[in-house]
Amino acid sequence: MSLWSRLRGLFGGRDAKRRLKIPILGVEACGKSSLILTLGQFVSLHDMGRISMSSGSLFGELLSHVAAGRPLPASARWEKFELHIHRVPEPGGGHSPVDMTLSSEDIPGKQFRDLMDELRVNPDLSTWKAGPTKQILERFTQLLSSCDGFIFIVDLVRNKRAEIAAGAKEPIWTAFADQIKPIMTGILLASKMNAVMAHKPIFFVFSKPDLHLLEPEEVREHFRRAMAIPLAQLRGELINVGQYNVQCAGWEMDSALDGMGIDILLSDLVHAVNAVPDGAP
Ligand SMILES: Nc1nc2c(ncn2[C@@H]2O[C@H](COP(=O)(O)OP(=O)(O)OP(=O)(O)O)[C@@H](O)[C@H]2O)c(=O)[nH]1
Ligand SMILES: [Mg+2]
Repeated sequence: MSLWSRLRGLFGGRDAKRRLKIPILGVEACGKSSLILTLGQFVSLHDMGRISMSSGSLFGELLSHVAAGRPLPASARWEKFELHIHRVPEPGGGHSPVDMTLSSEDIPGKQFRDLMDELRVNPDLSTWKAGPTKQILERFTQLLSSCDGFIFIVDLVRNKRAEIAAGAKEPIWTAFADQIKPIMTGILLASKMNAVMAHKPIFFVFSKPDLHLLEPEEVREHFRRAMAIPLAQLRGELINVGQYNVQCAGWEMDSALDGMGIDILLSDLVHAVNAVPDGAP
């Protein structure tokens, strides 16, 4: 430990957190793997960080699809990954130095939805019998326990791209209707796994803006109404809620990933979890 860090410790300075666990949750095909790949590509491309050695096979697999211009297939396995990040973009321009490792897992969304359905009818975890669903519950319990924040991905498009592009609002309500129960149940499970939820940020990421073509303000309004009840509940628990429009896939290898929202998400994420050292912007 450097003299400076020791002095900061002595005088109560805020040391930047080094290791952060941020589960990325959402139903099947909402865009989790795409966000993970895009985060890895963004930090690597802009010399902001790198993936860990052990994450190579996951990123290699995902990248092989994007490089070939193919959509990502549904994730069949749980795969841990880590991103080492040494600087992040700042909203007003420039960068802040950080020294953090973001750890998380790529999960199959089908298992998330199935477990959330099961939890609704069987909320008392202690009565769960051994079996495949209990195993999935245990994996989620590990993923969610002692984490530093959460990312929930909301897919406003589902299979209704054409209707939304033609201006219909109903498919957006249907998309919320489809995802709101898993989201609220997921938050409940997270609160059971974390003794303290206060001040842990939740990031709601709206994927596929290139497909739904809604303005950020429109998305914000739809979200505010559809999620009024859980949002008020979260704020009451002092949980910071952020909303982001992030294009996670649909990019090709010639893209610098600028203006797709990933920079803002990354910057807010490290600030929200206090990973930026004192004195940095
Ligand atoms: N155009 C576009 N397509 C996207 C975007 N995000 C994801 N997709 C596509 O949506 C589909 C599902 O994305 P995934 O990232 O595989 O979704 P997932 O949440 O990991 O799905 P599971 O692994 O089944 O849980 C894939 O075909 C992606 O290429 C986006 O922002 N824009
Ligand atoms: Mg996936």
